[in-house]
Amino acid sequence: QPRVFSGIQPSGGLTLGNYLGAIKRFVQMQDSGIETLYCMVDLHAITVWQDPAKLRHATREICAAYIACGLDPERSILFNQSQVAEHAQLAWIFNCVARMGWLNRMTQFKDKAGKNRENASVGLFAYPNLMAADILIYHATHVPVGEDQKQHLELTRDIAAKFNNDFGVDFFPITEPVIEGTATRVMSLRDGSAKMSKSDPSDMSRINLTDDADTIAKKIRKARTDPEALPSEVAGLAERPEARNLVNICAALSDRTADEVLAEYGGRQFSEFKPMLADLAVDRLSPISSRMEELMRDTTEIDRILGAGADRARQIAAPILKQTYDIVGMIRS
Ligand code: AQP
Repeated sequence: QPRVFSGIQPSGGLTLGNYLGAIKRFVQMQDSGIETLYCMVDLHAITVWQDPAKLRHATREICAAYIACGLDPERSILFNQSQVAEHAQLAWIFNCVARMGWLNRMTQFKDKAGKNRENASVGLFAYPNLMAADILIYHATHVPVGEDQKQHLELTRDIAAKFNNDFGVDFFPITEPVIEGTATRVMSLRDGSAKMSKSDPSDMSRINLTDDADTIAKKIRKARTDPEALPSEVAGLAERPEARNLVNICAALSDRTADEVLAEYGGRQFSEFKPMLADLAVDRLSPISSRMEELMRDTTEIDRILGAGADRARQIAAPILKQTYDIVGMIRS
């Protein structure tokens, strides 16, 4: 029976990348009737120091964004990770299953730790093991994510396989990543070779879900591009990462393929394309940001939703953790 799990880190405000690469898919999967669990992964966020008040705010804001984008707390289980202790408990076991060599190969750790690796937190290094636990504590079969998480999902599969093999069981499923659509890797508006990210120091590099119409229009107007007109086919975007990014964003926001967008705009200049894209982005994002603002006025209700979601999540996680402990040889008395 399929079960979907995914999460987002409350490490800042949400971006258009998080929306197109993740949340939009979350909603589609919920609406297709599959059992879905969506988390605010606060334990992941603290792998890099977070101001406590901002962490609380960002956690609630992701919950508000989930609901504003169409997730329904009755149909999907929405909760913050730290309220379900089983994630961290299973992660410890996975710390003992995963190999140092596997984690050493993780490119996200290398990117985030930068040159000063000695100073990175141990949590940042072990992050993929906690992510594997997030998924496998529910025996989730499918995980919708952006392209950047592909390597971590491969590690999740390796951990599941090694656990099953080490203990001679067929217990953890080999999870399928779901990386689909035209916007699995939305790029920075300032640099076509960098991912759009909530922690990029430049606010002009990203569109935030909470940006107002003028800010969105300004960011798209100032987005880096080249001087050429748009090509009429996707092949013509091969060496033009910035142009490709804007076309892909347009395609994802209007539920079309990049070829369909180029069939309409091929031969036109960015001076025509950008205002159209800005209008489209405002049209799609402003209902989300105004609903988020409304929801954020009642944080008690958000906290209630998170608590109720955590109770439901625990019902699934607790028996799986108990069985894991039995398999490993831990006494539960
Ligand atoms: N630029 C992106 N394009 C497509 N998908 C993206 N995702 C993130 N950025 C893009 C997807 O959003 C989900 C949540 O990501 P996350 O918050 O857990 O962490 P991240 O991937 O590290 O995202 P950020 O925005 O770059 O956060 P920071 O700056 O804190 O590291 C994932 O499914 C991710 O693929």
